[in-house]
Amino acid sequence: MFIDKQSPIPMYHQIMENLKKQIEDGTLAPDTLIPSEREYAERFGISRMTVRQALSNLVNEGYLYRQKGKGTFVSREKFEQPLQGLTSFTEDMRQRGLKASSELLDFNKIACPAHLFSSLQLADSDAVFELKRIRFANDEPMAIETSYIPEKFAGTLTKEHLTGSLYEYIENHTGLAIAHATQELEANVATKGEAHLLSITTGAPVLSITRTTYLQNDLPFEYVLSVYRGDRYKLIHTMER
Ligand code: 16G
Repeated sequence: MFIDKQSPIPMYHQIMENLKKQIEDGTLAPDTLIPSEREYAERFGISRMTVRQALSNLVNEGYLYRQKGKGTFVSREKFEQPLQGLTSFTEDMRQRGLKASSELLDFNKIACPAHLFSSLQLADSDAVFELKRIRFANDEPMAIETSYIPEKFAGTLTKEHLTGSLYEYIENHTGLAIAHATQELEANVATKGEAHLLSITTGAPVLSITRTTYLQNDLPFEYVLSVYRGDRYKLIHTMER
C-alpha cells in the first residue's frame, strides 16, 4: 500500500481506496486480520486518527468487521437472498451448500397476542405457538426469528421438530400446503440483546423482516418477525417495466 502525502486526496481516502482494492482483488482474503491502527500509523508515518477514520468508514461500508479484543477483519461476501419464491431458511442454506441449524430459545403455547388478531385472523380465545429461534449457516448466526403459528395448524408440533425445518415438518406431517406470503422489510439497528444472539455489536445494522404466510386456502399460517444480520445479507429482486 502506498500513501502519497503530497496528494490533494485526503490520506484517509487513499487508505480506504487501497484497502478496498486489495479486498476486491482478493489480496486480502475474507476473515483476514488486518494490521492495527497503530501498525498502519507507524508504517505510513501518519496519525492514528487518520487510520481510524479510514477503517471506521470501511466497517460502516461493510468491507471490514471488528471483533472485540481481537481486531479488524476482512468481511465475507454477503448472502444474496432473492425476494422471489417462498422458501424456508433450511432450503435457502441447502441451496447454497451450507448447513442450516437452529437454537430454540423459546417454545410456548400462549393466547394469541392482541396485535396479531388481524394478521392471523384469530381472537383471544385462540392459542398460538410462539417460537423463537436463532438460525445458523455453517454454525454462524444469521438471524433471529420469532414465529407465531395458530395452534389449530400445528397442534402436534414439539420442540424436537424445531431442530430441523418448520416448513418441512408442516408440509410432510400435517398435510397443510404452504402457499404464499407477504413481507415487510425495514432497516434497523441491533439492540443489545439481538447483538448478543447474533454475535454482532450493539447498534450494528440489521434487516427487520415481517412475514405473514398463508396456506393454499388463504388462511394465515404464520406471522414471523425476523432480524437478519445487515453485514451478511442483501436482498435481491428483479423488476419489469
Ligand atoms: C424463513 C422465513 C420464516 C420461516 C422460516 C422457516 C424469512 C424472512 N423468513 O426464515 O418466515 O418461518 O424460513 O424455516 O425468510 P425452516 O423451515 O427452516 O424452519
